[in-house]
Amino acid sequence: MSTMDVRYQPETIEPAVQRAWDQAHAFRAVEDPSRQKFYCLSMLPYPSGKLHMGHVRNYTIGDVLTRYHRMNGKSVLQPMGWDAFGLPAENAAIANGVPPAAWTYDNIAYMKGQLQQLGFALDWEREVATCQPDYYRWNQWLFLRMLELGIAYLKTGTVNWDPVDQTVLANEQVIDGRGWRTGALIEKREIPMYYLNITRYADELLGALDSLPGWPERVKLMQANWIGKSVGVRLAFPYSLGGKAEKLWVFTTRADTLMGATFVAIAAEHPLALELALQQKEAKPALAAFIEECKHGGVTEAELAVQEKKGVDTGFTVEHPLTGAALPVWIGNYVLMAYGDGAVMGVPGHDERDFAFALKYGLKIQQVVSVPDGAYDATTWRESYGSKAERCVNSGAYDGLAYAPAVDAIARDLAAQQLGEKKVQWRLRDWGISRQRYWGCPIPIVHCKTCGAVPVPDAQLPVVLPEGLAPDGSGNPLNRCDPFVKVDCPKCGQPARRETDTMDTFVDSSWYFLRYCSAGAPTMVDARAKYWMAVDQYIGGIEHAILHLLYARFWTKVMRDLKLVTVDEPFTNLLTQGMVLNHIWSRKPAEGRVQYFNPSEVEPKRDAAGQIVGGTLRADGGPVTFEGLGTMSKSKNNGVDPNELVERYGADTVRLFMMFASPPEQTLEWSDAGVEGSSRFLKRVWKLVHAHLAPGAAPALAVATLSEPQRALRRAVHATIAKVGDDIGRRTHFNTAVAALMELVNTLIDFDDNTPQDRALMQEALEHLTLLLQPFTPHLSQALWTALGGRGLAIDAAWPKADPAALARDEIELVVQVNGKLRGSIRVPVAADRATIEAAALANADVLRFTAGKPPKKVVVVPGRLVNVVI
Ligand code: ANZ
Ligand code: ZN
Repeated sequence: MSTMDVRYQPETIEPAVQRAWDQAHAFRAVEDPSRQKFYCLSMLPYPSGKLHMGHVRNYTIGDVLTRYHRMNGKSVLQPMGWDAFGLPAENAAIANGVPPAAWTYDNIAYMKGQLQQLGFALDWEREVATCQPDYYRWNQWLFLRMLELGIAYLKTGTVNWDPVDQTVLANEQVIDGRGWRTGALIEKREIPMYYLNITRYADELLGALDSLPGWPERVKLMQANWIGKSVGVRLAFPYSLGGKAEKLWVFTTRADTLMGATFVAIAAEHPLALELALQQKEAKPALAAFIEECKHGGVTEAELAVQEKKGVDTGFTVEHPLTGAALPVWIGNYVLMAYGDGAVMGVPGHDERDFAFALKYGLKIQQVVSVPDGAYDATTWRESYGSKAERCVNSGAYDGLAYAPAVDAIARDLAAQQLGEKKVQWRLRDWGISRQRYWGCPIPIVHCKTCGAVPVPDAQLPVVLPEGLAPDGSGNPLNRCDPFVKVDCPKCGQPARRETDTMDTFVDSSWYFLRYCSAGAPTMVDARAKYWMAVDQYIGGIEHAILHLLYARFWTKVMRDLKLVTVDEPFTNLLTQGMVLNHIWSRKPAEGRVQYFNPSEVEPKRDAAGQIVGGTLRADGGPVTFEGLGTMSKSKNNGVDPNELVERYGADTVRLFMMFASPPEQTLEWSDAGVEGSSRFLKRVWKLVHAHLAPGAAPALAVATLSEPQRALRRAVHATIAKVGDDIGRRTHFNTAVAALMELVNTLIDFDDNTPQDRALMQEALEHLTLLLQPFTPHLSQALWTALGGRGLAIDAAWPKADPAALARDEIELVVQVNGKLRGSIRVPVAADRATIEAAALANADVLRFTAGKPPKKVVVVPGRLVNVVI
């Protein structure tokens, strides 16, 4: 044995093992109908430049599962690809003039190298980059099918308009109402956009959550809230304007409070608001001014929830549908045009927002539902005022009714006058997919003066995005790219204009997992998708719990309805991994912005209990402030570069640390000491195996003749096999599996292997250990497997099976009590009968000290647990 082998050298082992995998095409997935399949999918990365620790954690989890199921005989698919369209590539282009395509492809090449360095068992033959025409042509193709079905349609939508750059901005480019580059006040503009009718599937998307037991409850709840099914009443307030009888509709979930409506509030974009403002341009300029002001405010529900409630009185009134009373109409900034009817009945007595609004503007507050303690006070809001659990009061004929009967009675009375009916309202909106951006999938439409919006014929797909353009911040460069824009109308042949909007990048990630199954197919998907779908395990960040997962579920259902796939749901099991955290260190200079320092540049100071109390910057010895733990991020400069770690310790150490540090769903706190510990562990394993191998080959194991200490060791090995398999396969708790492996290694190190059978036993133990390590530290596992005499690739070996005979114990330990007090313990054969157990207990030295030989009154035996001697 050369000394070289005795030192653990990941820098030589890892590339060599990776080459062996490549040569054997070890991770090529095959559709083998004779085997059970396992489709293990990790969310595809955005090619931002380099991997971060979140990626490493995500993909290591996937890799552990992939290797485990593979060794358990399943046919496994673990693919990888790139979510390659999107804004950061355009921003990079603006910053340094490189076209987004070049930037993206460079990043992909670099990050692919990083993934390969980490030794993930990926089938690279199925790689997908969503910016490639042979992928996105199918976005376009399916969009055309959706147009045919009426699932895709054109409608005006609101966008953020930067008046200086003359361009539309994405929501994330609007900061405090201003353009990110220009600082100009952003305006809302209405432009035609394509929408996908996801609301058509709202019912199924909500109901089917119950068919997903493999999803975290939290994610299902977030989806359900997002879809937001509200059962209520749509009702109308009659009015007349310009001599015409009209109705102002509102949606309410609290029709039981109708008798407490004291005003009506409408959204600034509501047609009635616009009409009234126009009519009273001279008399009431405040209306138009307020509507203008609202244009710069937030549009999302979250923004509306936090902004100060403001409004103006239009001076106009509508009729209460049941009492006929005149109610003032206000324009309110807390009313969303996009929800329900863009108008609410104001019930300040029982709705918190209306209450705040009424207090501010001195509107009438009327109690119409009882409160638990009987005391209603119209000057301060209390939670109980919003309760549905009480009964109607001050409500005439409805007094005394509980919530449900009150809603029924009021809905009936409204229906009799055609002023209302029960209605289910969804929060979910149709999905607007048009983006006024360059780096995305072109929407396959041509605009013709004569024929209107004409779909590009299938035969002309893909509509290829020109790759050489570099945006400069002044809008979509496609608009100025004549070779792209100028086309003949597919219908009449006249000169026409190609659509320059591109698709939301969520389209790209809505079906990439289907393309992996059907890599290279001349159709969108082929029969292979039937074999692989649904995804058995999906792994990714919780930040995608709502939109990405919902869109992917929707897209899959559309493809199912088009008979392209057979599954109803794409992802059977979902694991959302926790964030990777690290310390945050900062310094606030006298002037200017806070500076953040990477934890590697700081020397922390700790108190006696080990808590960090401060630190100094190594570079200048000056103090820095400890801000606690936070998600690793560029903005806080607290990331750890995976590359540096791999170079220093090897990929196996990084992988092992990530799996050992915490359960996958919880946050992971970065720890240099933890990485060191993982590295030391692998060195010990390496040393242990080579020390065992040094004297030469071990003889065959003769299980039948083992001594008790030998059996105990074998029991430990097989108990570990059982535990590690259960932890990975059933519990997906990898940290406890690693802990069990570490414990086993300690046991093996402590074992003196003196006899040939000891060595035979060690050989078996180390072979098993090596295979159990394969999911976590596959390179080390492979090198040791070969050293131990294993043939071929360890990943092709069968996962160790716990031998029931090894697990079985001959003897068990029973606790012995005297008069219910613990006095000692006895060892008896597992199969011992009552009489034998009694005799052993009474003969036990500890028991004899208390019984002094007196015959007991009674002996109670609880099988497998204890014996109680009563004297
Ligand atoms: C009167 C009322 C009284 C309400 C009360 C609530 C409590 P969910 O559950 O989310 O569906 N609403 C309706 N349309 C709105 C819009 N466009 N913008 C802002 N708010 C709107 O919420 C339904 C409730 O939200 C409705 O019921 C309405 O206020 C408000 F004690 O009507 B409610
Ligand atoms: Zn035409």
